[in-house]
Amino acid sequence: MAELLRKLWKEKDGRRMAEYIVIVLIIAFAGIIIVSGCGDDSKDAIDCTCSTLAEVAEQTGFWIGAAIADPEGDLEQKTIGVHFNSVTAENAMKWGSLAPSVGQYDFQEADALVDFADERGVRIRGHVLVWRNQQPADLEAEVLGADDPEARLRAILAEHIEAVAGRYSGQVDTWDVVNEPMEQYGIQIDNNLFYQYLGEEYIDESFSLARAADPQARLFLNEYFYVHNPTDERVVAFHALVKRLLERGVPIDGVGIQGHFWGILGVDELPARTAFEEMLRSFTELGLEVEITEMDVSRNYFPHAEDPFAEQAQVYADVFAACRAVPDCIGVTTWGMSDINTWLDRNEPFSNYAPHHPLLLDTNLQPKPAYYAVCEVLLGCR
Ligand code: 9MR
Repeated sequence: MAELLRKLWKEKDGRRMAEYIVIVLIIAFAGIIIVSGCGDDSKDAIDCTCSTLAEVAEQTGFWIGAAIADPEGDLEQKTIGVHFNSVTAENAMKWGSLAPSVGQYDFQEADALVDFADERGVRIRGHVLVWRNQQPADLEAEVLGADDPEARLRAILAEHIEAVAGRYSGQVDTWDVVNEPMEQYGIQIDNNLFYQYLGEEYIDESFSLARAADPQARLFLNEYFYVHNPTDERVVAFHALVKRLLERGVPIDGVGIQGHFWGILGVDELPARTAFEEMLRSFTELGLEVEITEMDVSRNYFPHAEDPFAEQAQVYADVFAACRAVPDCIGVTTWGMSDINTWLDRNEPFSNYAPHHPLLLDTNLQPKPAYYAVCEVLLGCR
């Protein structure tokens, strides 16, 4: 090129030389644009294609779970391990399911779930060791009829936690040790059988027993809120309880926030992303992990919406994004796998408003807009 320019200069062919200079400048300019354009591309080059949720969750180090209603049914076979990398027994591991009568255990269903999860290589969240509901039918009579009800309850509690957490030691990754310690609507500790005889310390005792029975399992306290905001009085009261447990040295690793959005009782509010995130942070700041443990979003929230499933997708996106923004928020479990089977369609009073279509897969097990919204959040695209 330099040689050519020298020749043209010598021949005093100024016009042709000017033409060459313009061409060279155009080529150089185009080169700069291409090179800098490539740079920008590589910066924005996030692949937003959603393969399957389980795969994306694995890639991003996150738990995406589903509750299984029927561990021996075959529906699960189609979704667990494909869409979900974590499972929770919706009912099979509850005290009353395992022992319809105090001390009389039948582990068949729970064992089936654990084997199934093992085969699929998915995590198991154990739900739940101690809860006011779904207890052995004769638990209360057994305690009240004892000479020393407090001692009897303490012994039954220990026997139960040792039997269950001990049996699945090394297989259940995380236990909801105590579920719903708060009263149903207010801000007090629930006045259940355990509280009546052992006081708030029934929680301490349950966690210590669980730790002893399965030293590797992560131990969670699970609760639901109607308003997901760190300043909501129910959240504040629960937060204070968790702090008290920590101050008493209770071996608690995390807090489960259920995340049911029913949309019919007029008591629950849809989450605001920032408030939800701040609420999660208020727990991780205590040194705990958090998970959303039972999420569902009824379509009844959006009765007049042109596209209720797009609105539903936005709620899912907000909760997942809030969780992703908090480093110690490690996963979200939906309370069911697909809209085929949801407790909202089965349990009063919610069943009066069925169908709720609250989950990520539709009644044909196909991904819904919410599924893709969640995937996009995990991929950092939404
Ligand atoms: O989904 C569960 C449903 O099948 C049971 O009938 C019900 C009994 O109370 O429990 C449901 O699961 C609950 C979970 O264990 C704790 N948080 C609230 C869930 C929905 O009620």
